[in-house]
Parts: sequence; structure tokens; C-alpha cells
Amino acid sequence: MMHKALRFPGRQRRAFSAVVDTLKHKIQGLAEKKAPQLTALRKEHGGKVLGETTVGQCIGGMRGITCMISETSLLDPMEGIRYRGRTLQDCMDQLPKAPGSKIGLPEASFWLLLTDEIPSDAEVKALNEELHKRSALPESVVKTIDSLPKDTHPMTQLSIGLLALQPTSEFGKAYRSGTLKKNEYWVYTLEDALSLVAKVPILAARIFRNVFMEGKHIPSDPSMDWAGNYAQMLGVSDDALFKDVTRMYLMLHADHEAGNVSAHTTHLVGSALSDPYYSYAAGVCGLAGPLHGLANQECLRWLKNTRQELGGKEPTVEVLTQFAKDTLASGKVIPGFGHGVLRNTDPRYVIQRQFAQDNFPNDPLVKLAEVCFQAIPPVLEATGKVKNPWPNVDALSGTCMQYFGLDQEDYYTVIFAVSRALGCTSNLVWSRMMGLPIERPKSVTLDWLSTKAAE
Ligand code: AMX
Repeated sequence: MMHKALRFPGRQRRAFSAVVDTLKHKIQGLAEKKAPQLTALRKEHGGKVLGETTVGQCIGGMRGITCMISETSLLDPMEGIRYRGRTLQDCMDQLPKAPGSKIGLPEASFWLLLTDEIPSDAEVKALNEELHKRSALPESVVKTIDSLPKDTHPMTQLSIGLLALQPTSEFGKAYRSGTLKKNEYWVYTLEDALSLVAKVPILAARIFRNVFMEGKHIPSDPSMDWAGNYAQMLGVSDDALFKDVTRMYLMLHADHEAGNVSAHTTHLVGSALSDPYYSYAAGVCGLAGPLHGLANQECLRWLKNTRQELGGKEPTVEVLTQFAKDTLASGKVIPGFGHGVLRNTDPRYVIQRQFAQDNFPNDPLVKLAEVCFQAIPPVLEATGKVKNPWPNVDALSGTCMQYFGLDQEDYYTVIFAVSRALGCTSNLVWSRMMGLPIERPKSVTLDWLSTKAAE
């Protein structure tokens, strides 16, 4: 059931600022428009067959089985992701921007994912002010993070930090109070989503400065936008373009529908009514896998190794072809290429490539990545098994960051995770708004499959 005509609880109403009230009313207004659609689908078309599940899909990671709802974005294999129906280029063009910047602000994409509306400049400003108000980390969380061994991977630190924040969950507290009604779940989920999004760059910057900058921290600047402030807290470059590359990174990685590992994990854990901190901490653990988010770290490592082995020689397509073949022969994947759903060059790669070409085309790693773009797809195609030989989002994101001095590749997936918090938490709000139930797909044994296959 889509929850409608919710009267916001009085004590919550007093606590919320005007911008949060605006967000709630926009989300609720959209939900009321969609409610008849959801009711009709459930009541009149619940038995409609969407496709057959094959033995191959059951063994093969459930590829292509349509079995989940994500309102925030939709992925087309050829065109790439759309946030609420807008392509990423539309988002770059239409979303409000920081003064002097050409990049659509990622926090504006958060608004879009939540409400299906492009926010005004004033709305984004108010959202930023609200995020700043919520951004302080509790002392206990600071102590937990600061006590971690510096060789703990930054992604491990991030998931520990998110779990350390879990006791602050408004959803968790309200649920435990025993008075929370089902049609109020989404309001408290929104509350947690906003606080989590507000705190995650502060937490992520603290991890970076602890691990790589001897624990010397840079304070948050409440006059800045969400991503620009994150960039200044990382403190690797004073170049205004570093803020832009961070804004671009965080806007492009925000959401990729709900079937990918991090989004699906967040969605699954949230379906048990675990609060957004538990849910997103679990999603972050999935993002830390080398076949998923960690590919950006692996990709830069691969490029750096290749450059070292080139020993100053100009990279050519012939040499890179051989490097790619050697990687495959050693049993490894070539990071930054291929995708579970996309069957074309990832538009997120295309936008980053344009940014690099416009701003630092002569950077040695940018040049190397360009040669990879020519050399690697034919090598992957020649294997006869790779379904998408084209570059994905991770092929260039690290290259763009290292140009500005952020060359600690072990940190790259944390930046991805800061961004993906926008999409994953927006999805949680909508899952609770739609009243989606706990997930429980069916698993079977090999013997069961063999019997079925023989029928
Ligand atoms: N290098 C080498 N082999 C690759 C490959 C690559 N870049 N991409 C796919 N393959 C291989 C697969 O490992 C698989 O081999 P197998 O049959 O021997 O197991 C075969 O080609 C078929 O795979 P597929 O159907 O084309 O892809 P998939 O859906 O199984 O996997 C992905 C998708 C992304 C995991 C895979 O392309 C890959 O490992 N890429 C490199 C890692 C990477 O860049 N990941 C980031 C993806 C984007 C993201 O989530 N951030």
C-alpha cells in the first residue's frame, strides 16, 4: 500500500525545518499521484507474467530477472542510467550549480531522486543549510574512527563509522518506542537519510585525513555546498577544479537502479526494517568488492603499474593490447571495463572523459587511459565471452582524482560510497513509502534444478 494522507506527527513537525517540510510534502504529493498506479498493479495485474526464469539465470547471478522496484532511477543497457527519467547529461545541464561551476550539484540530484523535481537554487541552498546543521559527528563516533589502525582499509573504516552512527537513527528509536505506525516509516527514514547524507562526507574526510594526512583535520565550511565542502576537507588541492571534479564524481555515482550489489544490499537489509545506517553500512560492504565499487581503486593501480612497466615509453595501442592480454592470461579481470547490464560505453565514463579532455588532456594517465580505450575493447571482444567490452564508470574516475593530487587509490571507493548514499537512502525512503515487504526470494538446490531441468 502506498501511504497517503499522512498527518505528520506533531513532535516531528516541530523538529523539522522548512526545507524538510517542503521535501516531505513533495514526496507525499508524488506518492499520492502514484498510489492509484501501485494499487492497480497490485490488485489488477498481480498475476501478469514479466518473464520466465531460466536455469541459466538461477545459476548466473539472477541476471535480467525483473523482480524489484526502484522509483529513483532506471538503467537502459544502451543509453545508461536516468535519474527520474533524466539522462546524466540532462542532470548536468538542468541541476543547479555552485557559483562559477558547470557541474550539476549532487545534492540537487538527491532532491531530484527523492521528489522527481529539479530543485530551484533557493531549495538547494536551503537543503545545504539543513545538511550542514545535521553534519556533526557524535564524539563517540569520532573516537571510534580515530582509534582504528591506520592500515584498516578506508572502506572498512567507513562501514564501521556508519554502524557507529546507528544509535542516532530516528527510525530505530521511533520503532523501539512501540508507537511508530506503518504509514510513518518513510518520514523517519527520510529523517535518517538526510542525517546520513549530511554526515557521510564528514566521516569520509576524517578517515582520509587520519590515514593519509597524519590525523590533521580541516574543519567543515558551512558556507559551502555539500560536495565542495567535502573536497576542501580532503584538502589535497586548492584548485577550484578539484571541487568541480568532486561534484562531478558525486553527481555521476549517485544512483544506478537497485539491482547492483550495493543498492540491492541496502534495499534488502532495509526490507527487514533495519534502519538506514544498518542498511547502508551493509551496502558499503558490497561496494568494497573489486567487481563492483573497488574497481576504481583497482583500475588506477592497473594504470599506474602499466605506466611503470612502460618505463617512460610512450604508450601505444600495440603495447597496451599486449598488457591487456597479459592481464587476462594471469587470470585477472581488466578493471574499469565490462558491466552486468550496460552494453555500451558508460555515459558516466563519457562525461568524465570530456571533463579530462577539456581540463587536463596532457596528463600522462589521461593519455594512457585514452590508449586503453582504443586497445582494451578489442582484446575483451576477442575472448568471445565478455558481453560488454566498453569502459564503465570506474575506468576514469581515479585518473581524474589523481590529477589533483588525490592519488591514494585505496581511498577511491570511499568517494563512490559518499555519492551512492544519495541513491541508496532515497530508495529506502521510497521503499518505506510504498510499503514494500521484507524480501524473500526462493533458492533451490542443484538436485532440485536437475529434476526440474529433466522435466
Ligand atoms: N576483464 C576480464 N574478463 C571480463 C571482464 C573484464 N573487464 N568483464 C567480463 N569478463 C568476463 C567475466 O569474468 C566472465 O568470465 P567467466 O565466464 O570466465 O566467469 C565473462 O567475461 C562474462 O562476463 P559478463 O557476462 O560480460 O559480465 P558479468 O556480468 O559477469 O560481470 C563485471 C560484470 C562488471 C563484474 C565484469 O565486467 C568485470 O569483472 N569487470 C571488471 C571489474 C569492473 O570494472 N567492475 C566495475 C563495474 C561497475 C561497478 O559496479 N562499479
